[in-house]
Parts: sequence; C-alpha cells; structure tokens
Amino acid sequence: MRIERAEVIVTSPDRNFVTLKLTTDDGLTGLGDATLNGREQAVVAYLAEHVVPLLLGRDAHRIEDTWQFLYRSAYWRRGPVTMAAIASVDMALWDLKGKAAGLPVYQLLGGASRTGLLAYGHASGRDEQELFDSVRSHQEQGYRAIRIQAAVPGLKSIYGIASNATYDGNTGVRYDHEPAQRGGLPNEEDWDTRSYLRHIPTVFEAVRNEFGPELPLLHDGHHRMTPIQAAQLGKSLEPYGLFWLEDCTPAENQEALRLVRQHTTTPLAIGEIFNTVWDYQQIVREQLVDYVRSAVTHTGGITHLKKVLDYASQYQIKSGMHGPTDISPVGMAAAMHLGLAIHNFGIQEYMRHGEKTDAVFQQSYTWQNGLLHPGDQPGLGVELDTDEAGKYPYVRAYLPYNRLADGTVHDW
Ligand code: CS2
Ligand code: MG
Repeated sequence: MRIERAEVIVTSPDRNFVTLKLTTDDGLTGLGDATLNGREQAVVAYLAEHVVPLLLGRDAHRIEDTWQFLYRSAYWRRGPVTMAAIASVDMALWDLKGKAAGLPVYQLLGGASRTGLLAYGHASGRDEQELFDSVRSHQEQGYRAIRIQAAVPGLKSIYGIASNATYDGNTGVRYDHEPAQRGGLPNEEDWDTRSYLRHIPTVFEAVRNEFGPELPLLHDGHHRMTPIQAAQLGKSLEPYGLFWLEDCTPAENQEALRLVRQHTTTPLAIGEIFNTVWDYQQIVREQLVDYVRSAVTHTGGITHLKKVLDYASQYQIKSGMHGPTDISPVGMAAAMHLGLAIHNFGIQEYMRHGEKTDAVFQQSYTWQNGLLHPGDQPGLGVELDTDEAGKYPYVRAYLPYNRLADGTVHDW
C-alpha cells in the first residue's frame, strides 16, 4: 500500500483548518488534522515543502517507522509546528490502515475499553444569569460534565466567555466561542490576577448552590497564574469539589507544579500546549498532575500520544484530551478512537463544530446521552468534501494576547 499522493488542504468554514490527505496506489485515502490555531500556514509550509516529498512512494503500513523517520531525520525536534505536521501524517496512516483492514482504528489499538466517552462542554457567562442559562443549555444538550468560565468584574474581556453562551434547538444556533479573530492583528485584552482570584471562588459557590454537589465542574486557568497564585486558587476552590483545575500556571518549568501540589488537593490538568512525552516527564514521575490534556493533533498523533498516556497510566494519571473547535473533526475522531481503547481514559473535551464545518467534514462519530463514540466505520470515520472545503478560503486569524494594567505583556 504505497503512498501515491499527499495533499495539504486548507479550508475556513467556521474557522481555519489544515488537513493532510494521503491517497495510496490502491485508491484508499487517509486524513490527518494539522491545525495549529493562529499559526496554520507554518504547518502548511512544513508539510508541503518538507514532509510531502518524503511520503511519496512510502509503504503506508509502516506507521512507527514513518513516525521515527519524520521525527529523527528532521534533526530539529519537538515544538508545535513539527509535532502537528507529524501528527497529521500519523493520523492519516492509522486511517489508511483501518480502511485496509476494514476496521475502526480503536479496534487496531486494542479494542474498546468502555461503551462511550464522558465529555465536557464549555459553559460561560458575562453575569450569573447568563452563566446559569449556559449550564442548563449544556445539560439539555446531554452534557454530564461542564467547564465553568465567568467574566471578572473590572476586566473588559477575558478568555472563555462565549459570544453566544447557549444552544438554541429551534434555530440551531450553537454555543460559540472562537478566540482567534479573522482578518486583522491580535486583540489586546486586559488582565488582573488578584480580581480573578477574588471572583472565581464566588462563581463556583453560586454554581454549586444552583446546581448541587454532583455535577462534575471544570475550570481553565489558561496559564495566567504564578505557582503560588495557582495554589491559592486551587485551595479556595476545594470546597466546590472540582473535577479539575486546568493550566493553572505556565508549565515550561515543570517544577512549578510542586508548589501548587503542596497547597491544594484540587485535581490538576495540564498539557494542551505540550507536544511530546518529554514535556510530561517530570510532572508525571512526580505525580504533579492528574490529567494529561494533550490533543492527538498537537502531540505527534495517535502513535505518540498513546505512549504519553501509557507512561501516565503507571502513575494512575488519566487522559483529558484537548477538544475545542480548533481541533478539526479529524483530530476529534482520532482522540475518540484513542480514548475508547486506552484504559486510563478520564474525560474528553467536546465543543461542537459549526454547520459549515460539519458540511466540509462528514463525521461518523456520535454524541448520545453525554457520551461520545467514534463509530464503527473503517479507519477514523471522517471524510472531507473537497468541493465544500473549496468554498471557504483561508483567512489569517490571530489569538488575542494580554496586557496587565501597567502595560506588561501577560499569558493569555
Ligand atoms: C482552551 C482552548 O479549550 C481549552 O481548554 O484552552 O480553547 C484554547 O484557548 C484554544 O485551543 C487556543 O487555540
Ligand atoms: Mg485549556
């Protein structure tokens, strides 16, 4: 099964997506997601200029060898661009192998370890009422676990507050939060950690009073606190029994989490901006996190993320794969196949894509009673309609950034 064609397809239905499409000499096609929000064209160039020439004529069955070849022969290793490019090749090869075998990818990964995947959605609000409506709307959509993000008094705009915070079954309008803004320069947002630290515990107190103690609640600190501030927040949220506090502090310095761990038992999730097992080495070995947040798309594909999760499983650390709308339906499907097969599955993030995106990417995965399932189509179970994709040309888009009151640039 030799690779005869390799295409890098860029489309922008509801947002930009980069997809690698491989076609073999016996006419099978495989898809891989290579979307890196706000830096899409860097991965397009890496694939088109440097990887595609290396794939033509290769035996598509040799997934591990191809992974090692792309990782080691590049000489320059790791990083978001390289690992998204390798991830897309890896996903496309698993898709091809599944189609050649007539099996869904999860069967090739060892079969199903559960009947479905618990998923969480994003609820958010500019005020308490909007937040409560957003939580209820997600419960009506079947979500059994919900991430809570709230506006902070005194701050103009912060991460995670949707332009539309509810689903409308009549109009089909979905929860819409797309931080990357098209056609311009990055938006500058304001941030103040002390106001946030004062406000967020009051939000969780209100949500618990309104929705009770059982509902699993998650929160994303989005890399904005110092280790001691993260420890403070984790401690002040303990009474509300969070499922997890995510990205509580930037983790380039993995030791930073030791201080957080020393002060709070709130479960910690980290890793959506990590790209390789080496980013996790210390925090897993020292039991400094409880959930691995990496996405298949940004961590070298199914082959490499499975190694990260197998390593984490020795420490009883579970998966919590990244799944916002900037992970394409191909990347979401890959996450679901891996999530269904591994033992240490924790939870899957699931933001619903828009109608245009659903028309470009035909998906066989399902969402029922709060559980995701990748479906039983051979391969990954997602097909790309190139004509439909061709309707939506790429538009450059940037994620926002933060400045503190004194003008200092801060993590967004
Ligand atoms: C976020 C993402 O979903 C999450 O947990 O951290 O929405 C993140 O902001 C985007 O993926 C950035 O592209
Ligand atoms: Mg996050």
